[in-house]
Amino acid sequence: MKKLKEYALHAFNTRLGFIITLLLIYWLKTMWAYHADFSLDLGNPYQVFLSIINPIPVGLLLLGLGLYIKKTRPFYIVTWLIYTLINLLLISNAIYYREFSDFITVSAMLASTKVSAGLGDSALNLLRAWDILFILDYLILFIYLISKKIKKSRKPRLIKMDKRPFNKRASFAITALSALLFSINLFLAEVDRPELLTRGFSNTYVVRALGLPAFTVYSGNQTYQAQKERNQATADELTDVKSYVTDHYAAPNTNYYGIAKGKNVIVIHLESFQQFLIDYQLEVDGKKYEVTPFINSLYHSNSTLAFSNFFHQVKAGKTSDAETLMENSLFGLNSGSFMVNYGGENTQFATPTILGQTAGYTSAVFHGNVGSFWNRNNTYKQWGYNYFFDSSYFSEQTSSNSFQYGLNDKHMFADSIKYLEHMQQPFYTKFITVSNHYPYTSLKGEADEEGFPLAKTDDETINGYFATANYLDASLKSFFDYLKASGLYDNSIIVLYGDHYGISNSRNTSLAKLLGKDSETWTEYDNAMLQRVPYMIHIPGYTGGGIHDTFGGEVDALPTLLHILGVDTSKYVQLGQDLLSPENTQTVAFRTSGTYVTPEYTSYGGHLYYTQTGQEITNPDETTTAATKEIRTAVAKQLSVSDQIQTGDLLRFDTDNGLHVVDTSTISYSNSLKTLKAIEKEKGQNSTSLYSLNGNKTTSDLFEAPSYAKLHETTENSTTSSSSESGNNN
Ligand code: GP9
Ligand code: MN
Repeated sequence: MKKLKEYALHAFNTRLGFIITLLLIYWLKTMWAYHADFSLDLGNPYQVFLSIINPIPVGLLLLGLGLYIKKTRPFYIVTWLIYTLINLLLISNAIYYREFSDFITVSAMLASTKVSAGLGDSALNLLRAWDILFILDYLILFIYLISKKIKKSRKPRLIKMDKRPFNKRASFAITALSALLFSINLFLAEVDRPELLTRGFSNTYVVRALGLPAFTVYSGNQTYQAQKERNQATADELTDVKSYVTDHYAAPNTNYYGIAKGKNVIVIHLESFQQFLIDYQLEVDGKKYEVTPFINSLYHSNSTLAFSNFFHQVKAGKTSDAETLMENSLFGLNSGSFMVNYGGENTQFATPTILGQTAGYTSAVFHGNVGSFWNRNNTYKQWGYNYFFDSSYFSEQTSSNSFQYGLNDKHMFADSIKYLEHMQQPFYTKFITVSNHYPYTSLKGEADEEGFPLAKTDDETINGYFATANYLDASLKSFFDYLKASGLYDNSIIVLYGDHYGISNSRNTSLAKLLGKDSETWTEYDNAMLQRVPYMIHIPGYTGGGIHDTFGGEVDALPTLLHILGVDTSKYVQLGQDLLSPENTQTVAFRTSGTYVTPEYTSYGGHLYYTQTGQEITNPDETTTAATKEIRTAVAKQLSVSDQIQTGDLLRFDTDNGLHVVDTSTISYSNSLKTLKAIEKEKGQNSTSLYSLNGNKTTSDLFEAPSYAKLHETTENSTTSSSSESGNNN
């Protein structure tokens, strides 16, 4: 035992031993922080493994840099400084995380005044007793040095400095080894999450896979790239953009302008929901099941303005692109996610800002995933959202009520009410559902209870899609029932949209049969048509609704909505066109260059088709060539103007649109219920929240969410008969 101690001490007293000891302590501290402070959302043993190994490669790389120093003292000082630096990064992130549920990005470091404003009361309040563990090594060293000074070398010195310099080759070998380990780490991370660094997803994903120092470098690079483009952009560019916007502007249709003025707006983000689900009947073992009866009823209601040729326009940013498009009338990026790369910095005049400043709306997002996913927690501030209720506001997630993307929809809606009812009206709210998300197994804990059948194809993903869509439909119905019971329904409008495809093109041949098509003759045209997603504006009490077949995309949603709410958009830099305007040009740009849909032509996957028939055009005549050239130019222009605005942060120059730039330092997403209640109290008699109007009583108990199986148990006969009819026409 004594021998072992001596041996260990001897090893520690070499330069390499010193570095490895520091690495080990750093690893232990990181494991502690991962466990005690960060919620890394570790979904499987593979991710756990990645999180265990990830402090090592970069830790060794950084600490190993000291080995290049020959002189003794400088070696120890520099190595200790590097060690202190990575420790500081770890500790500050641990503390920051307690307030923001996110890691410190480089842009947050640069905007440290904003951050400290967001830290609220005092960073001191965020300290925990166990933080002592983070500095235990410093304390021990300090005590050792002091006692050594006092005892003055009566005993042999335990810690000695190694005077022998490391040779260059050996130092390089350590660097090379750590680089190799990092490459392996990166490779393993990519296996777990393809395109991890290019798409961004969430800071949690990067830290979980690569560790904090690597995340900081990654975030620094992001900030650098964004800053570079931003710095080069000038106000003159906005002048060009504005002339495009003016030429492209589609004036509102007077029949619809202002029909929902002053109403609450409730936006429902239907995750991965494709248009083909509407009115679809799934046949399993000879029995037909209507997948989304409730959404179908909305689609056919004369209180709904519905659109049958509305396409998603997202790329790698998926949900985040859809949100960017829907609430800014600007596109996401050609690669990566706009919200991740620019969202936390760029000036935007998004829906919450416009409605807040022009019509006094209060705004909030409800979403059962962690707030940092897609950088929402930062982006929503730039967009002017007053509140963001993320998973930290909802019931604890268990394996039966949630899955990797968060709390299942019924629970999310149920849990939202206690916040929603305290919001001052009129409000603009967005509910982001998740259960209908790939791999369509979110109901694992509740599948039996829910009881909607699985499809029977050779593709598991497709098989689950209908059951989760049905669950989403039922959740929505429960939420509508609540809105009706609480009275909110009558002074609200409900906007529904599908964010993007749920079944990717590579799976469409397996889907073909369920759609009554032949997988052998499946074409790119069929793929293009499957990019349709729902867009509906449901206006209770209004009877002029109907299904419009105008071709449009997510970029067109915002001007359409604002005109219905009676908001003039002519001064805003929005690239879409009101879908109800007779001036709409019906040209839908997909984010991949050269692909588009118009009522006449569809260009997709390198092929050209007639949209009405799906017939391929292999030898276009002169008229077709000229017409498609014009469409291609228009589409490319719309995308390039969007990129120019987004990457150049051009809206910061837009000073004459009647709006003012959001002061994000006044927005905090913590303690929101307290804030809402304080506002209610301050307004007293004038409070317009549902809670106040309901005599200070909660409405939470009005929400009921029976399962599919339960519903069918009591209404067995009526349901069977309605599901055998085609569609649902009310
Ligand atoms: C996660 C959810 C999913 O919070 O919005 O995003 P997606 O994977 O669809 O882009
Ligand atoms: Mn999505």
